[in-house]
Amino acid sequence: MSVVITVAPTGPIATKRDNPALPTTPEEIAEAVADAYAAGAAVAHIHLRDELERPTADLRIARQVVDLIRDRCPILIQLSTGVGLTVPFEDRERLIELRPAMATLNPCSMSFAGGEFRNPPADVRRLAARMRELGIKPELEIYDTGHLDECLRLRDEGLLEGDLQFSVVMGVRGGMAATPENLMTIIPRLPEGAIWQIIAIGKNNLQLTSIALALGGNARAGMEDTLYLRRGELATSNTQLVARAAALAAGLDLSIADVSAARRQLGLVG
Ligand code: KMH
Ligand code: ZN
Repeated sequence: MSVVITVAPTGPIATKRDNPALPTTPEEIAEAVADAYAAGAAVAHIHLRDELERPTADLRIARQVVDLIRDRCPILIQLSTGVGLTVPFEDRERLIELRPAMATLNPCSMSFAGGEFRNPPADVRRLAARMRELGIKPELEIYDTGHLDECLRLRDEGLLEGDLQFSVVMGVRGGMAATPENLMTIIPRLPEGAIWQIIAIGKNNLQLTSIALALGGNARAGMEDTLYLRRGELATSNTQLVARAAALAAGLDLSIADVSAARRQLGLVG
């Protein structure tokens, strides 16, 4: 097994005012992804922004970003269906009609930073069913221990198939804090065969990513999760963060998955 590195070049909240290197236009996002691919990323987790840098589920922008990425490199595309706190679920779920290899599935509603992240049970089930129908691998985003139980419920209802893939998201205000103790309450409870990574938001990003790698998890890196390379020093690119994750893996004697290894390990069809 090798380490799958996912690049998350831009998220739903930060703007260029927070870090001028944050990619927000379709071209900038595609360039950031291509550079990250060259640095070792096999998966790209994608959020979209409109011309005012607001998160959007606009299918025209989504198609443009996906095409620009595909023109540049064969990285596996994982569309975020989280999109952004202000975007209605009905718009978010439509993104999977572009048939990415993977897409996120957020199982529960929650407070999220200063806002509300709405994932009502019926909507989550409709999205999970459509993903299953299209053969799109869900990345299950769990922000608290109960979210894991909800995912297991979805599996028991037949809505999730194969080995489950989890992102354990830590450090979001409203979800569990980014601490090793919280990580250790989740990891032993993951179902057999689970594939997982940590998304550690903010200042504990590097430490939690390192612990996850040492425990057999995959790695996620990029400016969705942290705008900083280290305390007080803004990252100058996503590639810098991906290269650091690749170096961490190399330091632990772990090999980095290329796209075909990642495809196999993540159980992607097609
Ligand atoms: N920024 C993540 C913690 C998703 O992509 O589906 C939340 C998120 C979910 O953006
Ligand atoms: Zn995201």
